[in-house]
Amino acid sequence: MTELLLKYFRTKQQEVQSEKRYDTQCPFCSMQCKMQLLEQTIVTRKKYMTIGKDNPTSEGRLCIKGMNAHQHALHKDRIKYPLLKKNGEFVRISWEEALSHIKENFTKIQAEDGVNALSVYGSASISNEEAYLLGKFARVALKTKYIDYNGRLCMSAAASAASQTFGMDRGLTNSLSEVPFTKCIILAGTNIAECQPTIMPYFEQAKQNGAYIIAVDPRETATTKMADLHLKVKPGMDAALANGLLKVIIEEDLIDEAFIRERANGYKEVKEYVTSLELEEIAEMTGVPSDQIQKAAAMFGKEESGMIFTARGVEQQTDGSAAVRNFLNILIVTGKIGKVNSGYGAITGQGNGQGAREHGQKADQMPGYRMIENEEHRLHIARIWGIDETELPRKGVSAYEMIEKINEGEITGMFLMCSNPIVSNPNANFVKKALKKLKFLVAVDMFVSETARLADLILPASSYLEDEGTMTNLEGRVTLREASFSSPGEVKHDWQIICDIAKALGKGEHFPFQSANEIFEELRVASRGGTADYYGITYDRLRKEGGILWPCPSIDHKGTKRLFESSFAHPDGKAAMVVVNNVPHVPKEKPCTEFPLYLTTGRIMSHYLTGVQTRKSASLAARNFESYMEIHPETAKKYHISDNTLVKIESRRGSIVVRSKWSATIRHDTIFVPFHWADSQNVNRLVSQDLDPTCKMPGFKVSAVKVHPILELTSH
Ligand SMILES: Nc1nc2c(c(=O)[nH]1)N[C@H]1C(S)=C(S)[C@@H](COP(=O)(O)OP(=O)(O)OC[C@H]3O[C@@H](n4cnc5c(=O)[nH]c(N)nc54)[C@H](O)[C@@H]3O)O[C@H]1N2
Ligand SMILES: Nc1nc2c(c(=O)[nH]1)N[C@H]1C(S)=C(S)[C@@H](COP(=O)(O)OP(=O)(O)OC[C@H]3O[C@@H](n4cnc5c(=O)[nH]c(N)nc54)[C@H](O)[C@@H]3O)O[C@H]1N2
Ligand code: SF4
Ligand SMILES: [Mo]
Repeated sequence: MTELLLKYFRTKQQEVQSEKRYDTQCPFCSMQCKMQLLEQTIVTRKKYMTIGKDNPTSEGRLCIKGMNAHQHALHKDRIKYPLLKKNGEFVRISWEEALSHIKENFTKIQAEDGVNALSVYGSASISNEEAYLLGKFARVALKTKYIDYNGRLCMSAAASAASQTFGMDRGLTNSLSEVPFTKCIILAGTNIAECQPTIMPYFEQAKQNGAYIIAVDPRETATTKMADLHLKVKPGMDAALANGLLKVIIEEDLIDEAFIRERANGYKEVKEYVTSLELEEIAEMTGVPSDQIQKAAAMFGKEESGMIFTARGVEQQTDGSAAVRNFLNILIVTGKIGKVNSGYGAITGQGNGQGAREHGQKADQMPGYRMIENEEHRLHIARIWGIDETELPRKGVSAYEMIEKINEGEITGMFLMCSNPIVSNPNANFVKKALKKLKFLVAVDMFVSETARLADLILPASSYLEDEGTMTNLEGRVTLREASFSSPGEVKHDWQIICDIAKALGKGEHFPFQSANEIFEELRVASRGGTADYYGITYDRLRKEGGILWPCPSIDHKGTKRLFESSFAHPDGKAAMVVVNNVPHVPKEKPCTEFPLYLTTGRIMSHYLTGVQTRKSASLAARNFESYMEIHPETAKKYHISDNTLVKIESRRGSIVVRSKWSATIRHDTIFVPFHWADSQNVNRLVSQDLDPTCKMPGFKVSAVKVHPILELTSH
């Protein structure tokens, strides 16, 4: 370094009058990278920077979203006071007014339309404490059966598949530290390189150690580039592809017979079905050449260890839960589960995608992964909540089905916390129309999101920098997010808002909490003895140990690194295999003369979900400031679409306008559009409302569409 440069840095350093550090965790994906916000005061100006902090999962790494997360949290557009809509405009009101407004409207709605006319829509971006409390709030304070959350659109297929096959659902059956030592990896419908970037070194190390990596995705991504073999599957055909793999594995005798005999039920039926199939037919259906299916099956079957990871590409389908089960069938027949360096991973999505699905925000669920229709479970939770079992509502319906009930007039009020459903739900035009029918919509958010714009009342929530609580990461590791940054204006934490409303409704005795830790103490006890047992976890332990993998049933329990080593979680200890038909029960939309292309949707590195947060972050927004459509150049030419031009995409449900982006590596019959933008770029205006009948996951990954340029090509 030159003398001049050194002098410059020294002077800069002297200008810094004070530096503060705030411990926190990234507000975005399921890696839950631990980080620190650095605040430097230079004269009167404050300067911020985010740096990574060591921990067992992300090991100190951060991606660009984490590094820039503070930009939205510190953004001037944060809502700082309760806002009430008066004559179409939002005006500032006090918390006292907001609470009495809620009391008046909630009481009126339940008196006029019945207790179940009120609904709660939650989120997997809130902490365990808040997810737990929101479930309790719906059942105890509102007494409604209608509660569900955005995780329905995210983890429901994988969760239901793992529960059915293994008897329990924890995203990763093994901790990430085993990934570098596995010999063969299938990455099915997961784009970890863009969606969980700090996980990549585990997989890169595996590759260095000689692992063979197989990726399944209709398009090339930063993830598929790492693979040795890329199966460019037709959208929606993963279940059939898994049948092809199973067929080869079984027919080439790459199975682990002893494991199947001792540890699983249902093998005979699966064998019978897959051996009756023709590989060439599967190749035709899936668009994956049979030699590639054979190669993938042989590699996975013959290696001594192997892991399969699925994410939303396989799961966000109207047969998503069955498709995942078919990948689990592969693990069982090869005996690659419940062992060192062998297992399954559903790559969880949101920051608390794992924990928020364990503690009672789901329509049929209660804390500790207990079920609301199970009499024993009802008694346990009713006792902890200090109510009579008969007072506990029964199960409600899934997220999108609640919107249908709003449209039908059965639900007339909604309490929405931390989600933006008119951008994230399928059939977005319908969703917007339905939400407008509500008599009273309360949105709790940090910003005026597209959905909050429709609300009657918006309550200001604190950000990840301000709100302490536990988050369970994709490994199933419970982590404590410290938070000491002070909230702006009159912002409150989500848990405080829930407690305040409960008090206003006369239910304060059930919600006496003064801190997140106090809520966690109740959650521990409520989860005790359940599948997701957190009883042995305390804030003190989390601070000392840096994170604990559940189940952790007692204070002296170390946590559970690897699941299913001696038995699965079904009463007989065995895994349940199932026959998955090549042709799903709910037919998927197929390209036809009018709508000749498959549309699939997903994510890009720089934006997060509906983009409300990342579009506020200058550094992230600069990378991608608008949506786009990835299309193969030959397909583009066929429809007279040049590169980088505005195109209209239409489906049976609606239309959007985005810019074209030629890509020679996507399938010819498929286009891809990310879902991080709203209004005329909201890709969910195109997506169908069909749901997986088992888990009610929408089919976000398959729609039939047509495309045409807004301006015709002039030269041909
Ligand atoms: N940058 C970024 N990271 C995120 C998020 C974000 O919004 N942005 N969101 C977080 C959340 S909540 C989630 S759920 C996860 C999601 O993480 P992922 O599931 O990895 O992300 P997606 O892009 O939705 O889908 C993954 C891949 O599936 C492919 N795909 C599409 N259709 C099919 C199909 O029919 N079969 C197969 N096999 N593949 C298909 C897509 O081309 C895509 O590359 O990411 C988390 N991390
Ligand atoms: N087409 C298509 N649609 C999809 C998907 C897809 O792949 N394709 N993926 C689906 C998936 S996997 C998911 S997870 C959903 C996500 O869908 P949403 O839940 O709608 O997504 P977010 O953008 O996270 O919305 C969160 C909202 O809460 C606010 N917020 C953030 N943090 C907090 C907080 O701590 N407290 C409160 N009160 N508010 C907060 C944000 O400002 C934002 O407005 O989208 C689904 N929709
Ligand atoms: S977005 Fe995910 S990988 Fe990136 S810093 Fe945040 S938690 Fe880590
Ligand atoms: Mo998600």
